Amino acid sequence: MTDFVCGRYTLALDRPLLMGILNVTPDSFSDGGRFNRLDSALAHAERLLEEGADILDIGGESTRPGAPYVSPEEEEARVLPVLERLAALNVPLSLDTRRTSVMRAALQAGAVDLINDVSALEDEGALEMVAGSRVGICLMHKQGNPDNMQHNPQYRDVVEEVGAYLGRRVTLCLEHGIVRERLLGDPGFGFGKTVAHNLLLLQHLADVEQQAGVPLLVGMSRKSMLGAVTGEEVPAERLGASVAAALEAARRGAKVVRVHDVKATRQALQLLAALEQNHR
Ligand code: 7PM
Repeated sequence: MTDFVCGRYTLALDRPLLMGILNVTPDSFSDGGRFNRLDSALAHAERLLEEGADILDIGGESTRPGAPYVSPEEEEARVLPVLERLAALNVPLSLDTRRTSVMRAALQAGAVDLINDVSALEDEGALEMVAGSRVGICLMHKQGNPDNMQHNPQYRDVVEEVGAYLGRRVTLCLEHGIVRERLLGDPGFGFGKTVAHNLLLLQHLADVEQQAGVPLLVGMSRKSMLGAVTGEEVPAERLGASVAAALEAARRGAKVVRVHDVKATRQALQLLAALEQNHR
């Protein structure tokens, strides 16, 4: 079974890993605010770990359509103290960022194991920045940018186009001296895709993985595609659909699932593992 090289860690991918999403809430008031932010991030991290998270994903810039602009300085100020504080927890730390400057700061602090980039290292200098390290990398597909990506997404063949894009980004990483064992691919659910596109990607996840040539990470937790399917408008109320989506992705070969609700997802994956190990 393949190992995933991820900064300070080497992770076995013999069962699906759980990446817990850590909120780094914008709390920009006073010094008190900064302490609050750190303390609540630490408390949330501890909860995610108790519930069974294998990796923590920390992001300081919302990639939601229409989200307010966050400067690189502000993004760095949000995530770096959290990464530094969490480094003692002995769990792989993922940084959700698109910016070379934020990657550089986190790498220099030695406080990151995985770069989770929704623009697949397309920022100027990003490839070179991560190439000289040992961090894992998640290359995600998106069409367009957060402000316009849900406007009118179109594909000739979404499965083929997403798979081919990931394959090209993997090749580029290899050409920059990044070994394949450091790479994950991600179809980017909700990033410039209609509900039908998202469903096709889930239905044909094995094809995407094969074209990407690396293990897949998937994130559907609480996303609007699940709102569309269930009619549930409140993201935090989409637990059942989120767990089902993670389970379906794992059944179709996803090696990492990125979720808010670690405990419920862990239980679902434990049932899947029991079924896979049981024989008549
Ligand atoms: C608002 C809307 C806030 C959407 C946050 C989001 C992914 C990711 C995100 C994903 C990887 C969310 C998204 N989604 N990274 N970062 N894959 N690798 O729902 O699907 O968490 S942000």
